[in-house]
This record gives sequence, C-alpha cells and structure tokens, in this order.
Amino acid sequence: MKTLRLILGDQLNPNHSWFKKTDNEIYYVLMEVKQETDYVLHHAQKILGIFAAMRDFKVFLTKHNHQVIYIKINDKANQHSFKSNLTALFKAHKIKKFEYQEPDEARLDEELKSFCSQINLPSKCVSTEHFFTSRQEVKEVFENKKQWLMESFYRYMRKKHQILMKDVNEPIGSKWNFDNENRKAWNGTPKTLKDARPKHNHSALWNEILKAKIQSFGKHNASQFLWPLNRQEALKHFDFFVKNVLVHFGDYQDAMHKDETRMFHSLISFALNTKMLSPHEVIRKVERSYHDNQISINTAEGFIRQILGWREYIRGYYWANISSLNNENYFNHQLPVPSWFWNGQTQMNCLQYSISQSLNEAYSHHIQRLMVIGNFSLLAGIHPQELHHWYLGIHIDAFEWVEMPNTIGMSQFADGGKLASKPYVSTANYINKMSNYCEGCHYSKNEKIGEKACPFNSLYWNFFSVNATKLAKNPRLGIVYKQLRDMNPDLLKNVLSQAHRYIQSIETL
Ligand code: FAD
Ligand code: DLZ
Ligand code: SF4
Repeated sequence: MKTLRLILGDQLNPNHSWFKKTDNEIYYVLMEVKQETDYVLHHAQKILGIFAAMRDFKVFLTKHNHQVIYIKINDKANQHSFKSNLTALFKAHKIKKFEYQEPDEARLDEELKSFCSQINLPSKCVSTEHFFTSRQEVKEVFENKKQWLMESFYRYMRKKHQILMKDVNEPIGSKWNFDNENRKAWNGTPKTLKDARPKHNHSALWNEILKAKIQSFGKHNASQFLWPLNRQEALKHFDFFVKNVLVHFGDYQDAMHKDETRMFHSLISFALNTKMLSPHEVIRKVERSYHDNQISINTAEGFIRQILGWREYIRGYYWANISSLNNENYFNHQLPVPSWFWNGQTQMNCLQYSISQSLNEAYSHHIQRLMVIGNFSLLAGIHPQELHHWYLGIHIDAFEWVEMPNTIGMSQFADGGKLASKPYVSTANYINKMSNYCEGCHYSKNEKIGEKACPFNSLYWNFFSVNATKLAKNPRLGIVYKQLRDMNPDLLKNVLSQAHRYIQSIETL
C-alpha cells in the first residue's frame, strides 16, 4: 500500500526500524517549514543545524535506496505547514496510508493526532525507539506518591536496566549517587582540550535561510559550523569525549570559567535530542569505560545519572504535567525578559559571559543555565513563560519536552516545587566559589548594599522575604529563614530597598 512516512527535524535516527528494509511503496518526507522555524524566535544556529542535519539525513536515506521527498525552505510548492504539505503530497502521490513517529512536543502531537482524525486515510503513529521509558512511565512510577523525586526514579531505572549494578539490587560502589564528589571549582588544571568537532561550511544554506526571511538571532557561524550533523560525526565526537574528557566530567561538573565555554561537558545534547545518538549506546559506552578502568565510579555514575535519570525523568514530568505547564507561575512573577538577554550587554560579569556565550555558540552548560541565568531570573521576578520562550529559542539542544520542565520546574520553581524540592538560587557567594566571573566585575561580590553591591546579594534576601508565605515551611529552607530572621532589621530594610531599586532599573544593571 502506498504509504507516506513523516520524519520530523528531531527524528534523525538512522537505526530506526523503519529503515531496516527498503520498500517501493514507502515514501519518506522531511520538510523545512516556517511553522517550525517561527513558533518561537530561534537562534540562527538552531535553524541552520536542524536544516543541515535534515538534509544530511535525506542523503543517508537516498544512499540506502529509500524514496525520499524533501521539501526545502524556498521550494515554490512549500506551504510551510505540515498539514498543508502532507495533504498536497497525499494527492500528488496517490498515498493510501500515512505514518509518523511520536512527536516529542505536545503541540505537534496534538496537531498530528487531529490531522489523522480528519483525513480519509488509515494512519499509524509509531515509537521513536529512542527513550528508555514510555511517555507515561515516570507518571506511573509516582502514582499515589506524595512527592516526585528524581532520585527514586533514578534508582528504579538503574535496577530496571541493570546499569552500574553489582548485583540485582546493589549499586556498584555501594552508593547510588556520588553527587557530593562533583563540586570542585576549576583554576586552570587539569587542562581542557581543544574543541575537536569538525567544522562545516554552511554559508550557502545560511543564504537560503536569509532568502526565506526567517527571523532569528545570535551568531550563525555558518562558515565554521561546529555541531555534529549526522550519526557518524556524533559518534566520533562522543567517543573522543569518553576517551579524553569524561575523566574530569564528574569533578568539574558545576565549575564555570571566563575562558572556558565547555569545561568538561560532553556537548552531545543536540545529537541526542535529534536522535542521531541513542541514550542506550551513550550509557553503555560510559559504563564500559568504567569497567575498563578508564574512569572512576563518581565520573561514570555522575554522567549516567544525567541521561538515565534526569533526561528521562524530565521527559516523563513533561508528559504528566503538560496541561498545566503553560500557565505555571507560582510566585506570580511578571517582569519581562530584559533586553540585554538578547545582546549580553550587562555589567554583571556572570550574566554577560553566560548570555554572550549562548548568543555566540547556541550553548551554555547546565550550571550557567541554572545557577547564573535562571538564578538571576528567579530572584529578579521574570515571567517564567516568557523566560521559557527565551530558553526554547536560544540553545541548539532546546526542544520543548526537555527545555520547558527544566525552565519552568527546575529553574524557576514556577510549579510550586513539584520538580525541584527547593528553589535553585544563590548569592554571589556560590557563583564566586564555582567560577572566576566575579574577578573584575563592575559589582562587588561581598556587598549587599551600596552602589556597587552585587545584585544577587540583595535580590536573594528580597526573594525569600517576599515569598515567605510560600517557602518558609519548606524543610530544606530552614537555615535560610533563620538567617533572615537573625538579620539586623536596619540592614534588612536597606537590603530590601536595594533589591527594589535593582528590580526597577533591571534594564541598566
Ligand atoms: P552534559 O553536561 O555533558 O550532560 C550530558 C547529557 O545529560 C546532556 O547532553 C543531556 O542530554 C543530559 N542532561 C543533563 N542534565 C539534564 C537535565 N537537567 N535535563 C535533561 N537532560 C539533562 N537540556 C536540553 O537537552 N535541552 C534544553 O533545552 C535544556 N534546557 C535547559 C534549560 C534550563 C533552564 C536548565 C537549567 C537546563 C536545561 N537543559 C536542557 C539541561 C542541561 O543544561 C543540558 O542538557 C546540558 O547543558 C547540555 O549540554 P551537554 O550535552 O554538554 O551536557
Ligand atoms: C526546531 C525545528 C526547526 C527550527 N525547524 C524544523 C523544520 O523546518 N522541520 C521539522 O520537521 N522540524 C523542525 N524543527 C524541529 C521540530 O520543531 C521538532 O520536531 C518538534 O518540536 C518536536 O519535538
Ligand atoms: Fe555576578 Fe555578582 Fe559576581 Fe558580578 S559580583 S560576577 S554580578 S555574582
């Protein structure tokens, strides 16, 4: 039966069972559509990376004798929506059946479900065969439990998939989690390695994107594009990481530095989220490296936890909470995203470095996203949904299923603490401990009040003071509220008015 199979821009997995055999009756379609480029303002590298990887995937499929229809951004017949393009293709190719893989984003999931109910063709939705868990599994693990806890889900996953286990119920190293050993600052040693990713020249593709008049922001770096764009490149990149970089991942996971954009992070999120790499193979390789005595247990466990634990947990949380996630705003924060989030021009060094890095590279690592950008946004009172759109656009790895729970839940506590047990916020003290950003900053890391006082210091106490009714009973915040109660009342008054002045003048910080 003549069948049309849709492949989305984040479904570029050559090992999917769809491609195991060729069939004259099956057509695959990939399409570059404004529906997807324009639903949020995207970083230039995200659009470029997705299009280039989709085009590469088309070459792969064709080489393996599959029939592929590829709709380019400037094709005359392109109607720029999945539904319209598919309808036209059904007619032009006399299609009798439609199939697609589960979209990872609820918006598209609903759209394609409703489309299938309207067309007069049989249709089928199949698994992407990518994740360890089904969409519902995390929810089922927490059914009837009061609190969602990543740690208990993670232990369930370790046991279920027998990863880093001594025997059925006993973890290697006799501990499930070595997080306490992952907190070192970095002061220049061990040496970081030069970025070994291949450079692509995608200037021609960038010109096509310009011609299509797609709005974007950030540096496109089209002539020296660094992200792996197919499975071979992604595998090479990941193998290099495991062999040379991973050894330091665990120790320096939370470290930040002015001269180092990557530290010892893997940079595999784009390849993973577009499904060029599978989380199963990534985890098995890291586990093997531990068994071959190449890395310590704290490194292996720390890295595996990010993927087997956090990544799957975050996805399950997304599907379980999608109906409310779009409206969550626990603290009723209303400030718009400051204009300097779009150009990096702020006097706060930590934010200037982290945001500029995201604008230049479409990437910042976890601690920059959480403990610099997210930390400031929560303390200042930025609207969580607006911030979510900023995060969704700016990073090359950003897809709603993973970005939204991280922003709304983990970083902004806008769900009232369902995902995180306490807000991830800090004063300058933490940022100074984990980075060298405070050196040479316009603001003084040690001051709470005064013209040069670091904004984090007053905003921190203001946040806890203003939100006491919502947070004071949290058992993990007992010490914070004790410190607040013990603070000299005059000092507290000055700190709060300093914070208000900073919030009023957020555009010029
Ligand atoms: P590494 O530090 O090398 O970690 C390895 C892998 O672990 C990552 O590639 C990722 O797949 C996984 N991982 C680690 N932490 C998380 C997490 N919290 N949630 C899910 N997976 C995780 N990750 C995205 O993939 N897309 C996003 O859009 C995204 N947005 C985020 C927004 C905020 C506010 C925060 C706090 C975190 C966000 N993360 C996101 C999680 C994390 O920051 C990135 O996965 C990581 O920085 C990607 O870089 P890396 O590949 O070098 O990761
Ligand atoms: C992110 C993105 C962009 C920018 N462009 C396209 C596109 O033109 N065609 C496409 O199929 N996919 C694109 N994507 C990825 C989709 O937005 C992604 O598949 C959905 O968000 C589901 O996760
Ligand atoms: Fe950031 Fe404050 Fe340190 Fe400046 S002093 S880098 S604003 S934490």
